[in-house]
Amino acid sequence: MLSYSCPFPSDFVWGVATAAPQIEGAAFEDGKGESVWDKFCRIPGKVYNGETLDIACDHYHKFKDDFALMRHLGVRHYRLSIAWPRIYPMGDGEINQAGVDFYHRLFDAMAENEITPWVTMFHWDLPQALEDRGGWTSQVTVDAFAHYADMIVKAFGNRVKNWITLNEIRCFTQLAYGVGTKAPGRREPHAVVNQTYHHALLCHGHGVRAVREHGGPGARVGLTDNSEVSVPVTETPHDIAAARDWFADRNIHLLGAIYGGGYAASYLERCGKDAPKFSTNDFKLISLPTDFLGMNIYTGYFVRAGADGKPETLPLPAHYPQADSPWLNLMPQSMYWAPRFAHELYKIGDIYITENGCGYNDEPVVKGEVNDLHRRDFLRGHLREMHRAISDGVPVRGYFLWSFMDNYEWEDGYARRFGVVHVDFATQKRTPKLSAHYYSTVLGQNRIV
Ligand code: GBH
Repeated sequence: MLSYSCPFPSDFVWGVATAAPQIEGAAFEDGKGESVWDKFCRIPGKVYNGETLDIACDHYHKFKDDFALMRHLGVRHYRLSIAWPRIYPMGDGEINQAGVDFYHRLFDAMAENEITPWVTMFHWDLPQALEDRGGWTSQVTVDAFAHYADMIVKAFGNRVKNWITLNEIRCFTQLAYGVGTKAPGRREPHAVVNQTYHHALLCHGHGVRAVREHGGPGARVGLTDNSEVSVPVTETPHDIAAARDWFADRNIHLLGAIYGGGYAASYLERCGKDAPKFSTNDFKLISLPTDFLGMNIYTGYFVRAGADGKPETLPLPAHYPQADSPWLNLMPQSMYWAPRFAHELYKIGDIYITENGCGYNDEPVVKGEVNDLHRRDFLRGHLREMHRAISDGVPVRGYFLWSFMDNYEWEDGYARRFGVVHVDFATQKRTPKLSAHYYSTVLGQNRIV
């Protein structure tokens, strides 16, 4: 008799992920301060359809129902973020007790539902008051983050044992201060952007420090990075070596700096006069040992060894398959090569896929169902590649699907849906899609089905 099962390690962590600004709503309730996104979304032309984060999924009021649904689907691990402007409306200074109380209620409700929290300290919602003082271009934000990290680890450390310092540094620095597509939407020269990167690295270090100082027994901490991912065109030694070099180079200023104990000479040389200002002391903080690396993996680049053996990035042909998010080229092998290269290059012991998922303009609910077979297929293909990585000895310890429910997809507003649970934004009704039932079966059986 033929059998096919593909089981995962018995302690493998299966979860779902969200972020506060994308789901909570209650953007101006109970003393929450304005975030850069609350302001940015009101500038005409910045966000699809001018959509705001004001209500989002109204998770602020519906979190009990949402946790009940998670539990119903068998989800035992949940990655969420804390909204900095809910805790410190002005970024630093006075604490907003109502915001602190909200997260106590949230963690209580999670405990009641036997759901383990994985908490991101910062998922892009910088308090606007800090932006007004320079935002990520300024040391002011680093000092404020250090206090904020201390505060939340002290307040919630008895309940929260898994901490993620920052989500996707590239997005709130390069895209927010260089390209200008994310809040606050600035277009600054390279030198300024490089400095925002450096400030973000310092904040990561402070996050690690805060967990070490106040996290209590069993606390663990890591960064979530959206590494640029290379996929070798053929799995032959030449192409693999070229793709590994490519990965090291494209991530040299983030993972390379954190795990390498400083900026590589080649990086500083390339920056030239635009290099960030730093002291070597900074890296005592930045390179504090972490417990794991979180990787958000969505897509990648095909790379091969050129005639000289050097990496060569291949442009994608016009008909290469993609999700409705135009940047999301479907490349399941990124789930194999990203953790593998990170492990090989930086000797990382524990890797968690802290996000993976796909954005589509899904069809509405019909007779209680959303048959998102495209998403089911995406998941299955990506999980197969992750399983292959584990089988080859890559230490991937867990997987968090992005996202639990449809939510505010930043500049793409509410049209672009990433959830396995459908949200009707007019009624706030939740409907698990076919992919939610599929994923529920996967995690229930701890194998690909
Ligand atoms: C993640 O970012 C975020 O953590 C999460 O909040 C978000 O909802 C989710 O993924 C889905 O997007 O237009 O060419 O400049 C994903 C990584 C990197 C995807 C930047 C969009 C813009 C590419 N993002 N990218 S481009």
